Amino acid sequence: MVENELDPILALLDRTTRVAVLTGSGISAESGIPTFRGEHGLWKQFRAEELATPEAFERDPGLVWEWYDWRRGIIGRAEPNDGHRTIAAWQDTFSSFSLITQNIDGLHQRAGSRGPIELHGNIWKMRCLREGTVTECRDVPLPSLPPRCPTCGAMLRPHVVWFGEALDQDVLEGAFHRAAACDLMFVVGTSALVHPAASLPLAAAQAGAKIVEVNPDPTPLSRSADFVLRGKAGQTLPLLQRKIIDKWKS
Ligand code: BV8
Repeated sequence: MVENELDPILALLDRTTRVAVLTGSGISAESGIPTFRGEHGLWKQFRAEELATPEAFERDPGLVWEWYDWRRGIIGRAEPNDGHRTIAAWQDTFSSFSLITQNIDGLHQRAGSRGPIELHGNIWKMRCLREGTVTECRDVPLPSLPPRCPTCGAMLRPHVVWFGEALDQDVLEGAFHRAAACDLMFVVGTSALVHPAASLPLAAAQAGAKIVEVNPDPTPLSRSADFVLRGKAGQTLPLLQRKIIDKWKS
């Protein structure tokens, strides 16, 4: 990606006050967290879509918990990167700013982002299968698998949205509302294949927003994006931020 590709986006940002960002696992790749479809996306011989389902949990909750415990280990040792940090800085840069993420790793919050919309839940939260209560637990590794509810002893499940499960209605409505209320949406590090998240940029575009995709590789969204920055989020976003600041100083 060459720097002058940022110029039209800088011009756009000059007349934009309402910005939204949608992220996927690509933004955490430079923090050492495997993406879903990247070369390290596999765990043992399983595809994520095979393990992140209610059926897989029904069949073998121990195996699914082993997978989440493995991911919690990686995420617990990871640090946010400059991509996360730039997005955190933007919440105080634009008068209206929304961060919507598909990631369950919590790295946006660790980078300083306040209240991102977590479409698919959070890996540090667990839910009681009997009472439905949600608790937060950051033990790595988990002392026992499967973990049990501290109050009733029933099994806990990760408080995440699995394939075939509906997203929380309030969370989903909040995300589509923010998408329809922005002038510019950055779509960062997602293959734009998983729905309904992948429909958010389309909803934003239908409401008149410009779409900027940040991804080293093409995605189904690339052809409908207004601008495409073919680069890594941890390099491209800080570069854009530096140019924004330089422009404001000049
Ligand atoms: C539902 C939590 C219905 C768990 C996740 C319409 C069409 C087709 C299919 C469907 C449809 N509607 C629904 C479906 C089914 C399904 C779906 O979309 N399937 C896909 C596979 C086709 N959707 C669902 O099941 C959803 N639920 O529809 O319910 C319903 C309604 C009512 C009642 C009952 C049911 C639920 C979807 C959520 C599933 N949970 N995660 C967990 O994490 O364990 S999804 C999970 O996978 C992630 O959260 C994320 O959303 C997705 C992975 O996508 P990405 O994050 O984009 O990652 P990926 O690896 O694919 O790509 C990484 C990208 O980053 C690449 O493009 C790469 O180039 C780029 N990259 C790499 N390095 C960098 C980078 N970019 C920038 N910088 C870098 N350095």
